[in-house]
Amino acid sequence: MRILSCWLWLGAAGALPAAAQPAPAAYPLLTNVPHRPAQSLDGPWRIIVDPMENGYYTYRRVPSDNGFFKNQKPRDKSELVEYDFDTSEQLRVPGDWNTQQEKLFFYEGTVWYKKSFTFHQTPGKRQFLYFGAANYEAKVYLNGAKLGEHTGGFTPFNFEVTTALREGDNFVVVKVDNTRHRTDVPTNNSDWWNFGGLTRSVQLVETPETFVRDAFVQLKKGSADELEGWVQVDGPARARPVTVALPEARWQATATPNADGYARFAGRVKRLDRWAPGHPRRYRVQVRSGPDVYQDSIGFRTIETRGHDILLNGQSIYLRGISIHEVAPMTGGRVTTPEEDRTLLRWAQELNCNYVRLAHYPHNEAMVREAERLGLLVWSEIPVYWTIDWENPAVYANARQQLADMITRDHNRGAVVLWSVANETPLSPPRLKFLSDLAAQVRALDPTRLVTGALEIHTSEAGVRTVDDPLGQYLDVIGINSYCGWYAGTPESCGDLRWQTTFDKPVVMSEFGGDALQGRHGPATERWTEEYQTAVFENNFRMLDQIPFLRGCSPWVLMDFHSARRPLPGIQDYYNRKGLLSERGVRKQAFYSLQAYYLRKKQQAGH
Ligand code: GCB
Repeated sequence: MRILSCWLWLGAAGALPAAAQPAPAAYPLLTNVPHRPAQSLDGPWRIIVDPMENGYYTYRRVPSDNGFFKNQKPRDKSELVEYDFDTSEQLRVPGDWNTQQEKLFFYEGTVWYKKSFTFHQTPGKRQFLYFGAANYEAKVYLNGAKLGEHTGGFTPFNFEVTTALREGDNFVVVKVDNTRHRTDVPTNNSDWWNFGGLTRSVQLVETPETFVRDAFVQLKKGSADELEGWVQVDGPARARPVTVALPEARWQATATPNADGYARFAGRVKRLDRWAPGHPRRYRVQVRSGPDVYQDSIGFRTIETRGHDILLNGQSIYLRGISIHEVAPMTGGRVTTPEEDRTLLRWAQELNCNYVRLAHYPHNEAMVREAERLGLLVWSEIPVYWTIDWENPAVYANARQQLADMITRDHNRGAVVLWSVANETPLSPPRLKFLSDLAAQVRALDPTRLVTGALEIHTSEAGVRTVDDPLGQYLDVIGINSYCGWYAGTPESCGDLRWQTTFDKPVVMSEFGGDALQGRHGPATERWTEEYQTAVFENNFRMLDQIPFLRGCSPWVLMDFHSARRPLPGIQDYYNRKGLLSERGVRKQAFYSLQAYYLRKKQQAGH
């Protein structure tokens, strides 16, 4: 059976064809998915690589603006005969296509995915087709009918499929397209690989008819013992009372949702043991609506700023961090297993880190959960990177959606303390409007955490660097990326730089570093050697130690990672080499240099 034509054919024969009805929007995001019953659709999927997109457009009929006719059902069975899923190749899901097949390494365009599965309906249950992420644009079809579309490569989305599923055999088809555009978020230009595909797990999540779709259970800002939050119930009985409980703390609150199923709650908990790095205490949390129980494991802590200080549970903390890309050691592709997340985070812990910057996009959910379990603070970011199309309302809507989905997915993770709205964005009034609106959006969605962004230095005179980006007034913590000794000056010159700020706010050096090919040795003055990279680090430490308002750093970067902007033969070979470890996990000298520096910092701080 030729399934690709089949989705169109089934449309023609039974359910309405895709073109005849508008694609329904994705359903509001289900949260806490790892703790819900689900049927996994991971594993091998059939795929068709479709660079001309002829599975989607046809050129035979009345041409539209671009000469193609979109979403048109085939006229007869002879159309699309070349598209045969039954004999096609397979790719693993979750996973990027680039590192699974050599011929797809540089591929950017459309790949069709198809999975057949058996499903048995349980009366009284609802089903949601949940995608952890698909880079970058996904069009989703179930049994020949279009469910909807999603844009953005790093955030989850789901569709309710309770009535679209059939008893017995079903199939899902997804058109995934990672073509880059100037108006995307990120844009067509970034310093990481454009890994395409169904990069995170796909699941059929089951819920009761009425269920707790989302809950926000956090310590009230500034309070050591008052829990405050809300519950969102979905379904016909959504107005029945809900309870929120921490059985281990013998605490419970009750609330009655409004007609939309939304309820707020608050209450003081006696003797709450707060989460912190080195003490990653998590509590079992249960939210009940009738027979449905939403269960999660949550660490509770407070996070605030006072002047130049970052206060964790009321105490000033220095963030000993490292920036991380979500790439798997050894394969160099997207992370696909919790073990890979763990490997990256354990390396961070070996460096004596208490914090990780998960750059430059929302990492997979297991990564954030693992950080909470291990006791690492998290900076989480959306891919508003470099030169975004600031004046385009659709671009803003896209960025805002990615931000909302990142926060919705992880708003109960005690580990997350910083939401970042952007990385290295050139100054302009439209950019300031765009990013300050995003910062306001963060505060509206989550008043408990801090807002940050990775900024740059724009004023540098006579060896003095001034933190004065006007975006700073909208942030709680100011991140600065600064590459002294690599993109500017020699390593030795860094120790002489002086820093000042126009803000009474904490500053974190969100990036610094330099490239080294692991195993390449030479004098400390020779670029690309491990010695040079170590000199960059050591001299930056001298600089950092003299910045009075600095409250942490997250050098660039834990591990070498693929980047199409880095072709230098024999050295980069399409890798950014600023890793402290090679892409195969071999440590460079600078790893030990940072480890020793953080050990000193840890001993000074006493925690
Ligand atoms: C930066 C970017 C990061 C790059 C890095 C570099 O400032 O934020 O994405 O990979 O510099 O290596 O140039």
